[in-house]
Amino acid sequence: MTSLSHHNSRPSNRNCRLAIALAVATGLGTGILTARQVLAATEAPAAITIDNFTFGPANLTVPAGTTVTWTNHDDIPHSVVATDKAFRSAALDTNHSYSFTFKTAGTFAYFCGLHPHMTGKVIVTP
Ligand SMILES: [Cu+2]
Repeated sequence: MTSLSHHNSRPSNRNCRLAIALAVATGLGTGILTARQVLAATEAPAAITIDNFTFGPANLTVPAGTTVTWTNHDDIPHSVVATDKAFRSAALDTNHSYSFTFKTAGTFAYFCGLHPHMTGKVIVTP
């Protein structure tokens, strides 16, 4: 085993599942897939938090038919825009949210229309 860098320095008190998933990912060489499976298996309605200019989790795997809700916890507006234009939210003020139902399988990359360096991905499984 080579050394793995530690990415879990960001506190996430309100998402124990993510912490567990990160621990799994850190412990296993092929852990990213495992972490995604953990997240997908434990959650029916899927939530993504926007906090500190970051989508969390940045990569979310859900089964087809899942409604994903993004909620902005920053003090400034953010938006959610699919790279392939499959969906696009209005600018979300603090504590406002946007939902989109993913009906087809695939990988959906998205970004913040106001801060395009903010990116995330929803992986939809059949
Ligand atoms: Cu933004």
